[in-house]
Amino acid sequence: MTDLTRSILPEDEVSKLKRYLEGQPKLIIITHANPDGDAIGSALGLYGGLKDKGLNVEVACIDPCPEEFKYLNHVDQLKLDFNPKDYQAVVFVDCGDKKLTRFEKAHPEILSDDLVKINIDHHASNDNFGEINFVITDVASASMIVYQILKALKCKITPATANALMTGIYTDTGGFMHQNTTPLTYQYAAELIKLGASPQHVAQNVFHKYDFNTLKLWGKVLQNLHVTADGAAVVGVEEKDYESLGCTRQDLAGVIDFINAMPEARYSVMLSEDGKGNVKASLRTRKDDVDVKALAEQYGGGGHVKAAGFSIPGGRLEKEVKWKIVQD
Ligand SMILES: [Mn+2]
Repeated sequence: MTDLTRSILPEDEVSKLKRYLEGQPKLIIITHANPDGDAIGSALGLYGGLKDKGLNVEVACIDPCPEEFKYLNHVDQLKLDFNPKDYQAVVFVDCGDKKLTRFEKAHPEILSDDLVKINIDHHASNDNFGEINFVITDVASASMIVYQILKALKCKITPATANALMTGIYTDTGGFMHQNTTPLTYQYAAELIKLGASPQHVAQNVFHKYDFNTLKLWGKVLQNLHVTADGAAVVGVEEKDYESLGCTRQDLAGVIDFINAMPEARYSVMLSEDGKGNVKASLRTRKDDVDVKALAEQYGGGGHVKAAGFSIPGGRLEKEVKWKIVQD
């Protein structure tokens, strides 16, 4: 039986990091564009932990924090831009590729040798681009690695920091329901609860909060659900569907997982007009013998075996008996 309380971090990288931090470098933590719960949670969790230890640290993301994560502490500290000259090191969190932060377009120096790159990630695509790397691909979220790093550095983990890390674990595991949920995930979640994280608070903010018009939109979308001859559960969403309710396409997040709950469906598809003249498709499956990634790739998309997507440029939706994509 593996010891779940043991550190998962490579020891030499921990020593390197400790030695490096002794020089009191000024750090900027950055995460990927279009941040999800793990991006925000791992960035703010690390920020909180290092800040409380008295380190000189700031945090940035090129896109603003999504509404559902604004309950986290230090959200107001999240910068949308920064001057690399002000820092000695860049800490990348939850970035499967060094270009995912999109900051390198305006600030190519963040990828140069002038700055030390500290790379904290859990994606298999990560090529260890940092001078110091914590790339651990068998954990469910970057927040789990950040948690271990804070422990290794003997940082105080306050309830606010614990909540940020819990948010990362919670969202990247789909509320402890995805395949990546392991005994270690629960072990860390348990430790974070002991430190003051509130799973109830996280769950209520992240997943179970929908306003009136969003629920109306979902109702409208689910109303047009149909199942094709090959067992695909399909919905189509036109731009006017969400616009007429004062909603955006973002308010459709989660609809696909809802449809995918149907046991009789082989896989599920949500087609939606993006308001910029394109049709986006999200695909999910719960079946072991269905690979939606392969399906998405046929249309120039990609993703994971169980969750994938593609985009049809210049497309719109037309509703006859079934939904179909029309390209002009
Ligand atoms: Mn992640």
